[in-house]
Amino acid sequence: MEEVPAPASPTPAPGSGTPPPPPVPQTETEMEHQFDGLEVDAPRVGIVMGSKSDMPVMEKAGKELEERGIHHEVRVMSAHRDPDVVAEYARNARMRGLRVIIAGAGLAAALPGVVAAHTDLPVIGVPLLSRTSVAGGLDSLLAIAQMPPGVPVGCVGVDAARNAAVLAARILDA
Ligand code: AIR
Repeated sequence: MEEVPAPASPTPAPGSGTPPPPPVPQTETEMEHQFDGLEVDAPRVGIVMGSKSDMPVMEKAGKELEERGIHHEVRVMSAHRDPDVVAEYARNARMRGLRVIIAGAGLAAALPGVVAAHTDLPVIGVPLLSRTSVAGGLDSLLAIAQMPPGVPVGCVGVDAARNAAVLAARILDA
């Protein structure tokens, strides 16, 4: 039986028209460069919170960013109830174009710290007053501020979601 010759290489000869496809990015940084200037609508700030019950306070951060024309996204995810979701969100945040994460939680407020454990983006924690908080929210304030050396979380005041947004805006401008 006659042997069928292998198909010709898809790479065109120099000067023959279609340019070769761009190289596939090998690293996350290369991938980010490919998206430079393209994803103009990609959110730059991620606002996350431990429960839907945190929304009335945390939406003040969104409002402040909106007034400043800073594109953001809002997600509810609990460090204790949805640990895998939080880890995945934080790990992908930089690649998705986010530059700052604002994380609010009440009670044993692990969310900002867990996010900071999975990303090197700046994380601003918002301690929240919850229905069963003790000492006026001191529980979440300490849980957020008392991070171990090497894993920093910026911490604003109790329920100070708007300040978190102002700080995020300053970080983006820096
Ligand atoms: N929370 C949720 N998962 C872990 C923590 N620390 C917090 C929420 C909320 C509080 O627990 O951020 O402030 C009460 O949540 P819920 O859903 O019972 O209203």
